[in-house]
Amino acid sequence: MTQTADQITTPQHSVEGFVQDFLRELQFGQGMSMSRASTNDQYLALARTVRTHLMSRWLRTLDHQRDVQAKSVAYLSAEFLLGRQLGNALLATDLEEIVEEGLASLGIDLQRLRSMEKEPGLGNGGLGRLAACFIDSLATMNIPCIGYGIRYEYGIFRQTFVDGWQVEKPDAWLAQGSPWEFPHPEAAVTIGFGGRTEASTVDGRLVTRWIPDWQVQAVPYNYMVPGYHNGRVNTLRLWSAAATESFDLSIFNAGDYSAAVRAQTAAENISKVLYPEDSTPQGKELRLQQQYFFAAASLKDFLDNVLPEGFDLHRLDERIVFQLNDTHPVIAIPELMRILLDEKGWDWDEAWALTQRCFAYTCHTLLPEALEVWSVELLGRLLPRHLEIIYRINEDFLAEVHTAYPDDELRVRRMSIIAEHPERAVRMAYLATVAGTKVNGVAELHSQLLRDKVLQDFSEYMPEKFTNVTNGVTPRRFVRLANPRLSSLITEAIGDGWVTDLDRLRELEPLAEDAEFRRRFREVKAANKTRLVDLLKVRDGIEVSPDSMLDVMVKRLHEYKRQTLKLLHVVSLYDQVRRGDLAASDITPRTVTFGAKAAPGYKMAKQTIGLINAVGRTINADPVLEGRLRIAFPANYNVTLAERLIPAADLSEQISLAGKEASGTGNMKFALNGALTIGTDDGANVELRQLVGDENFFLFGLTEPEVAEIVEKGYRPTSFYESNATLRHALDLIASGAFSDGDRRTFEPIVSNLLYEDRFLVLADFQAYLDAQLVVERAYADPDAWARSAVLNVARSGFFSSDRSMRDYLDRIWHAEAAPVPTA
Ligand code: B1N
Repeated sequence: MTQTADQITTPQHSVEGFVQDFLRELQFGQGMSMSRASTNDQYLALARTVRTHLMSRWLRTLDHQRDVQAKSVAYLSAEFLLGRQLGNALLATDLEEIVEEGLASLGIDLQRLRSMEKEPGLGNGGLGRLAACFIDSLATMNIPCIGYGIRYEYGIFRQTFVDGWQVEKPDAWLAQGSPWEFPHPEAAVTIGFGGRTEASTVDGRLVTRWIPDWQVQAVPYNYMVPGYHNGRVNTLRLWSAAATESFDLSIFNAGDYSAAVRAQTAAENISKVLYPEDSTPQGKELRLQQQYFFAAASLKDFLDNVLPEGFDLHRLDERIVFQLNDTHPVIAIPELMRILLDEKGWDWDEAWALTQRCFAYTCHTLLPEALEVWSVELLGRLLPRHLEIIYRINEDFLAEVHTAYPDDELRVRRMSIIAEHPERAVRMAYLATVAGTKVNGVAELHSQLLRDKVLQDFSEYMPEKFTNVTNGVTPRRFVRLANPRLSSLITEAIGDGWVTDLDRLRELEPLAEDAEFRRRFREVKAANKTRLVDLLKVRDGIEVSPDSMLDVMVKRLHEYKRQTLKLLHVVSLYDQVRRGDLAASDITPRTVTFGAKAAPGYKMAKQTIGLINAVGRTINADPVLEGRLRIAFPANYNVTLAERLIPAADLSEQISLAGKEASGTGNMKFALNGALTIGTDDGANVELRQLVGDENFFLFGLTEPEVAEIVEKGYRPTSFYESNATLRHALDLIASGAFSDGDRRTFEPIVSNLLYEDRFLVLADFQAYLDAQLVVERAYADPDAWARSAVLNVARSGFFSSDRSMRDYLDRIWHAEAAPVPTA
């Protein structure tokens, strides 16, 4: 058969075809014969074989988009925490069985090859993982989407423990080959920094020009984002920084070769490493460079390369919406203004009207210290034209506010995009709120608090902009891939439609009353636990009993999340046994499992890691507690470990101080995998509890209004210490040096912080938490009733699919539609 040049080849979807293609990749792609190939060679050849199946779909998606020109979503995010790619690619293309069988015929174990893949850790935690879930859902729902971000050469650090203390190691995720990315140096765009602006009059009009004094190249690397079984593959475009040729050459010509090479290094620094701060921006110059670098490259790419030639920019909002994932890409707003004003010659009002239609902003936090501000000094030095534009936006906006509230000068000042204290600085959240079509929070409670507190003046002035979209997680990765046993059980019961329509899990509800189904559900949980126990032994040398309750708290380490509260529970149990107040045999056997990275500069968080490991060392060695209480703290919690841990968990710990966790997404993953939650009324826990029912959720702790009241009246943690002996004993035990070889100084900062500051009311919630844990123990004592609750958690958590989140964004913010890709 002859092929037309434009016809897209579809690789063979059969075991024999796969084996042929795999061996060809091994020989001609990897340059290896079977007998000499290492496991990594085999993995790379497999990845290249599997990706051809995605590539044919990708090309078809691109052709289709060129033909139909449907409205797209551009998801701008400084982080995409993707997780491993191979398993997801196999799932999307329905190749799992073929590949497993084909490899087995060659004597190769698929699981072994899968374990070779280094996950791209291009994110810190929830925010980055959310971006990855969202692009997965959009592809699966056939929505044209392009993700834009940064290809960090080093992702989130690899965490190791030395004597129980966190030591960070660089994450060289690209070192062993990167088969999932497609670099396009020929499509690089140039990004300017620094310099000055110049105003002049052309044909009687005032025009401003920005003359940057240095530039870097932004090189796009494309990643494929496959939809599940639907023939669509969207694009994730991550930018990598490189020196511009002209920059090099000018110095090179001046005869200074080593200076030229140094300049190259300076340029490449921009995408060198992910800032490992979750929720605490540091205001570093390189970080602003990163933000502008990817925001500007993405806008330029969309306008120049994605839009068809000759497209009328006045209609830009019919073709695209730029969703700003927190404030990190917000500099894209003045950048679009600059392009329209300075490069396209539009007048201000026209440019502003269009800009306001093209952006929408998601806020992910409530912590005041997490709201990004950039000093005017820095912003003006790095992006002088953008600062001018921001000033003008602010001037116009404040004039408007003044007209609306003529007698309220204080309010006008509060709403200024430019803060005056402690230094002049641009409040990026305010800029995004003023410029965007919509502002959304990430769970009902969070959106409410945004309206009532953080952005109150703005929500009063423009209430129609404010909306909520509760977060979600992709059921493909976090149920179907991570929990194959549960997936089979569900599919057997209700068919496989749930994978793309998670509300259908409701059909499991009657099965909660079915003893045989509960038995099989418990079997699945037990098998998942065994699998985890095996992994922890090999990965971390940790011995865990598969018969104990697996009590899991995995998330970034942050004081507001209150890992210390969980630890005080453990210390208190230990202390009660030591004192003879509690018989070890009365403790429900449990393995308290932590996973948490601390930002490298966050002292209190690193101390807490040290303390968890120290308590673990003591308790785990105590024969009295053997088989009763253990701490497991595997290092380097990441997406790959989450996929193993979550399906095995019995109890999910979601214990942040009410009003502090914007949403949480781990909470959703655990519930969907049949763990019960012990949690506060915070973030998406609120909605989770409403869905699963009070009787299937262990609620404790202060509510947000109660917290506000206590703080308002003046919180005194010592009063709890003084009035609660259990708490006092636990804190005193830590202070005594019992976990630090008698050295009272080691953990003194933690103890005095709790006693004299306790910003997150750990002591105030301590007793309620212990009481709730007793309720947990009583419930766990009846495994069949526990399983019933767990099944109901699964059945009622379908709402937390990120497909539903995407539906909400589409209806409330984006107004884009599905564009199914015709299959070959
Ligand atoms: O975003 C997640 C939420 O589920 C979490 O509750 C929330 O804490 C998280 C600066 C952040 N908020 N802010 C960040 C991350 C990195 C950074 O440099 C801030 N992450 C969250 C998804 O909505």
